[in-house]
Amino acid sequence: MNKVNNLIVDLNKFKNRPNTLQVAVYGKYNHGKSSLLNVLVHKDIFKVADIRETVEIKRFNSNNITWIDTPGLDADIRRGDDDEAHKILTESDCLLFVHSVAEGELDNKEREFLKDRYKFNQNIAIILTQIDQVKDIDEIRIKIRNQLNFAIKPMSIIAVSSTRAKHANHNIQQKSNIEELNRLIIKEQKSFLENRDKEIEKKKRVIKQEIRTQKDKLYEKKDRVNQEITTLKKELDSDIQNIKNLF
Ligand SMILES: Nc1nc2c(ncn2[C@@H]2O[C@H](COP(=O)(O)OP(=O)(O)OP(=O)(O)O)[C@@H](O)[C@H]2O)c(=O)[nH]1
Ligand SMILES: [Mg+2]
Repeated sequence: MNKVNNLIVDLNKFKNRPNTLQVAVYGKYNHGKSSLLNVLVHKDIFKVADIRETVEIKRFNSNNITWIDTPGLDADIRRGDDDEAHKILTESDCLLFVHSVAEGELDNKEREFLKDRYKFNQNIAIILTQIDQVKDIDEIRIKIRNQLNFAIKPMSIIAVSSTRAKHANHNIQQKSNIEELNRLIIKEQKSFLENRDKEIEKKKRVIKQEIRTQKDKLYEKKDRVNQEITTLKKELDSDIQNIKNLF
């Protein structure tokens, strides 16, 4: 029954995992990760600055989503920051890889990082930020799409502007493209919840099947033992008869 116990422990562990979608931002420092999260949660929760700002992982829950801010990738100071941010990669259900188009195309480190995560099947969307800073977003988007040619299943690319999203003018807000990103996150959340329920049902089915298998094995063993008892009894009866016959 050890296997069944282990499966039950695994099921309970899975059930106890947070039932909120874990959305993390990741990318180079100063590319607008914290600003983007503030826009998505409609509150200035995460610190923003034009120097390297976020130095530790910060979480905030809203709308059944856990938003996770991370220190920038490839920062000059505090080597440990990158390692800490890497830990988040295994925890998050949806990774928003932030790249500011003001910096042009992806650099080698960003591309290598994305290649690596793609290999591990990480659920990633590329978020091009600060689109208010460039004239031709389509041109840079095409270039970046070409840089992601290692991905057989094309990665989602959404180009946004956090500055525009916070603008008082509605028309400018519309041009921030934050709605497109919101729609993607809502879709992710829906499939996360569906998959979670499906996964729990699957784990329960495996446990039931294992219990059935163990039960069948025990019945087989019982039959075998009964068979052996019958044979032994017959032998014993025969021996007794033989002894009786001697007298
Ligand atoms: N023009 C423009 N500037 C932006 C936009 N988003 C962020 N910024 C500015 O970019 C700078 C860096 O923004 P942050 O959100 O702090 O960047 P970050 O990626 O969190 O940086 P670290 O925490 O240091 O890793 C700040 O001065 C922001 O005001 C945008 O959409 N447009
Ligand atoms: Mg930050």
